[in-house]
Order: sequence, then structure tokens, then C-alpha cells
Amino acid sequence: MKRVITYGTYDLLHYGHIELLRRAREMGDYLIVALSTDEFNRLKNKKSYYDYNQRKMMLESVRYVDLVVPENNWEQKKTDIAKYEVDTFVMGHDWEGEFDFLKNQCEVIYINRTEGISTTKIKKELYGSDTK
Ligand code: C2G
Repeated sequence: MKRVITYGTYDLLHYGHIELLRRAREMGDYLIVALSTDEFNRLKNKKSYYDYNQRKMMLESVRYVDLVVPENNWEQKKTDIAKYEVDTFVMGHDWEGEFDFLKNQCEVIYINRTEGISTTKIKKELYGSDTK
């Protein structure tokens, strides 16, 4: 059973997120998403439209996702990989290189983001303001 993990805020769930989840899931047999809590979002200087429970419920309804766990801080990745017996860590290429320190524990893969879509873009086009 090959276990894959990925991390993120996943606010205003869109097809770019789904594409990442689909490709991550296809790398193994089981996909864990460590979902940024509202508190951690503040640390990331991100404000999500939906709160953690709403974002969690939406991710749990995605066929590619097997388990959603909270992402509370930057430091938990090493322990998560051990705790969930992860074989592969996947992130969009906007994070290229940032998590190479995990390579001694598991495979680290950065995959291309889906162009033309982002939560920030949706907010800007919907609300017009320069939101984060
Ligand atoms: N993503 C993508 N294509 C897009 C938008 C996002 O592939 N058009 C990917 C990102 O690269 C990321 C995942 O979807 O791998 C989740 O995106 P965010 O919710 O923006 O995640 P982020 O805030 O970057 O959180 O500890 C890591 C952080 O929690 C990552």
C-alpha cells in the first residue's frame, strides 16, 4: 500500500486543486491531505473564505482523498511522514525545493500547478479587491 501525502489550504476548492489531488493519488494507493487549520492560515498570512471544517468536508468528498488531517504548523511534516508511514510527499511546483529536507524519509515530488486558476484569482475576479 503506497501512501501519499500533500499539504495545503484548499480554500474555494477549484479544478487546479482537484488536478493536484488526482495526480497525487495516482502516485500511490492512499492519499492523505494535511489541511491548513484557520490558525495556521494566519501564520501563512492567508485568510480562507471557508473555515477548516468546511474545507475539510469538501476535501473528504473528493474521490481522490482518503484521509484529511490538520496542518497546524510548518514543523509537523517529518513527524507526519513517520506517523502515517508515508512513501511519497507531493506538492505543486510553486514549492519546488522547499521540502527537499524530507528526502531522507520519503520520495519528494513537485508537480506542475494547473495554470490559469488560483483562489487569489477567483477572489480578485469575484470581489475585485486585492485580497490575499
Ligand atoms: N495548486 C495547483 N494548481 C493551482 C493552484 C494550487 O496545483 N492552480 C496546488 C498547490 O501547488 C498546492 C495545492 O494545490 O500543492 C494546495 O494549494 P494551496 O491551498 O494554495 O496550498 P498552500 O497555501 O501553498 O499550502 O505546508 C505547505 C502549505 O500548507 C501549502
